[in-house]
Amino acid sequence: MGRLKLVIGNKNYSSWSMRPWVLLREAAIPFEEVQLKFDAAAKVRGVEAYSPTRLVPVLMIDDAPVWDSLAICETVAEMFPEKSLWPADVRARQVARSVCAEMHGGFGELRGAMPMNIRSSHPGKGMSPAVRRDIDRVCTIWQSCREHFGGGGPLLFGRFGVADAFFAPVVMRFVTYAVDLTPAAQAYADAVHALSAVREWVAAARQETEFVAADEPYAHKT
Ligand SMILES: N[C@@H](CCC(=O)N[C@@H](CS)C(=O)NCC(=O)O)C(=O)O
Repeated sequence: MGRLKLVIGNKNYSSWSMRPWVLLREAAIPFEEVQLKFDAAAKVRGVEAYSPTRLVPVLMIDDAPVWDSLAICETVAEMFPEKSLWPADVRARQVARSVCAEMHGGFGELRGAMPMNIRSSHPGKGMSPAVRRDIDRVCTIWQSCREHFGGGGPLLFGRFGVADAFFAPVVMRFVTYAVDLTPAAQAYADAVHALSAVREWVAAARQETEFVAADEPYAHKT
């Protein structure tokens, strides 16, 4: 088994970095963390030493990079089958992969208008009909997974897995922008917020002081 080194960006802002970090930490998989910081334009200083895409996150396995949060989470799940990071049931696993892929490639309105900014509070900012449609789709995914596959615990497929790591940054956005959720969606968001890895990430994000202008469309406007 290779040594794992996860290269991430600022914990306050880097939603893509949060996914594999939360996955590894919540699954109690040991890894070394390398944090690189964004400049004002949200470019990552020093990332070229690790990532062929110059983006974070990137997982170094010994010295070999795996880039992109989805590929990293798939690789981690494959390396540690005993952690059951995908559901055991075939249909549940198909749906888990589908919702991760949907989250990975979609929700552009939500991402653009409500960037992750854990230490800030911007209630009501960023909302529009298109953003509301994205939020409603997220709520439908959460409710449907919980109803059909969530019997074994409070998370999307019962116990913690890749899908929860994928939606953790969305939960953070809903907190920052004080988004109204259905009771079922709020209960799931609360369960994600209560994960020890999420609490650890949030505590570290709140300590960060860098201001990344490109990720702060609502600064000075509250
Ligand atoms: N699809 C990629 C997206 C990675 C990404 O866009 N990362 C951002 C930070 S959250 C980044 O590295 N930005 C630096 C830049 O655009 O130069 C993934 O899932 O890992």
